Amino acid sequence: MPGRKTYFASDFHLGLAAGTDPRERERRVVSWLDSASHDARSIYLLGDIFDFWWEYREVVPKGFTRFLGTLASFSDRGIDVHIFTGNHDMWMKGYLTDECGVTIHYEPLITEIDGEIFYLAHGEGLGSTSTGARLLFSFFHSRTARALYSAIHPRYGVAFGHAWSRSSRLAKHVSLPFLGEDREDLIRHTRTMAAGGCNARYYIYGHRHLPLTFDEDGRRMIILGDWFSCRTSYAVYDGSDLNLVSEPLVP
Ligand SMILES: [Mn+2]
Repeated sequence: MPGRKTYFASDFHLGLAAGTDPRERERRVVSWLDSASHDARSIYLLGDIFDFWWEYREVVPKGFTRFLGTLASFSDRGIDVHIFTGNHDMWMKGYLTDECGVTIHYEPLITEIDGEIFYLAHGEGLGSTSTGARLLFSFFHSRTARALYSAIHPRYGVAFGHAWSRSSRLAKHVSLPFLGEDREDLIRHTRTMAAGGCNARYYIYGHRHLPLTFDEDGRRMIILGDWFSCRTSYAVYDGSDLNLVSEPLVP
């Protein structure tokens, strides 16, 4: 019997062989999901769940069996699971829906949960003033890029993906401390959405790897932390309050 709460997390970066041990990280994620399942109605995973994911027509990356089994058991028990693609795992097709019953979102989503409007997104490229970054993200999303990459044998394509992911994880943007409210892309994006008429009260993002709650004009914006520098980092909505719960890995 599903509970009443809605949980949000992102940036598990499962499989990333840097920072914490990837198996230990997967166990932490699964144990968090198990405890959330006692009172969860829905779980929203806002991108970069896998450090690298690519679906070929007949092949998917190996690993993640405990995590995928947990998601499958959730949908069997009537708990809704939503996964947003992130910039590390944007190339999802139907596998996770067919095997685990999850709903995949490729774009930001505005949705109502318990009478409140939520704006949910991974966050890459949003609010960015860098044309280069936006061009790069749109190239990665393009059919051409996908077709070219799919033509590479998985043995090389997946190995290259893992190598790329390890190097890009250290990209400057996600490891910077808080830049100030006028220089944070996701705060800028939230303000732009609100000024454009978006009526969401809650905005939740991943991507930035910086757990943060930012309140302004009756709106609450939350950036979820990642799970290789945090022990746990998630937000929970109980039908009246939305709060971020984030514990550093080393207190
Ligand atoms: Mn990430």
